[in-house]
Amino acid sequence: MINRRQILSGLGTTALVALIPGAVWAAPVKPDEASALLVIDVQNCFLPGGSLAVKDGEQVVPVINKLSKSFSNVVMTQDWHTGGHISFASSHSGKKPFETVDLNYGKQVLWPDHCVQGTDGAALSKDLAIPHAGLVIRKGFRKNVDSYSAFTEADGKTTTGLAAYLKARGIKKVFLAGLATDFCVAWSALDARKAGFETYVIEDACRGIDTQGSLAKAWADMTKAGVKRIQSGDIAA
Ligand code: VGL
Ligand code: ZN
Repeated sequence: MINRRQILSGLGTTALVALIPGAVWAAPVKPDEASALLVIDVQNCFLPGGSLAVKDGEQVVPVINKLSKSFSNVVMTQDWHTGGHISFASSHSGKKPFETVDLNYGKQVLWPDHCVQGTDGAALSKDLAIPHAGLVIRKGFRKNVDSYSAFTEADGKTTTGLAAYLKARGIKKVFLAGLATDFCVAWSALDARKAGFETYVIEDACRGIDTQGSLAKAWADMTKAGVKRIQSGDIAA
């Protein structure tokens, strides 16, 4: 069996795309000094046994550990809520998890209590092996505002400082992995585009929650915004 990369090197991209009309070609990408891997919310609450466990969430860990070796710049994020956070269903009488409420900053999906500051559930997975990660950024730590995005809180204006940090360090391309595809990964990817970064989401290094069509919508929004959807095998080691 010859794989597609061997075909590619034999024919060249132009010839190959000419042979397959309509093909969307993802050429292998080589992370460089202007690239950063963003590891989103790989925390116990989102893993098996956690209060907001993402289906098959643990499967991203070995993929991310391996990928991280190709990046000299790695940032990890932690969802980091107060007790009684506004995004918790338990903070709204008569509401159940996965229902929504209208808040002053827009529609909010309500979640089981999760990632409370300083708890074991909020800790990063002990199976992550990325000692060279340079920054861990926490988000969603204000009681009355959620922050799926690693860049901007749900009020749409309060910055976490991440875009400025990345720019100050010469980063132009960001690669996202982690949990959950349709919430914190997608919102971070959309904000990365808004901040002007070339943005890749590594699909097999993410898993989604998928409530009320959220996963399909997230991919549609990301594609429209110019986010590139790739697989971990598309990244050169
Ligand atoms: C997340 C729901 C609530 C996420 C965080 O990390 O995707 N999802 N808080
Ligand atoms: Zn949260």
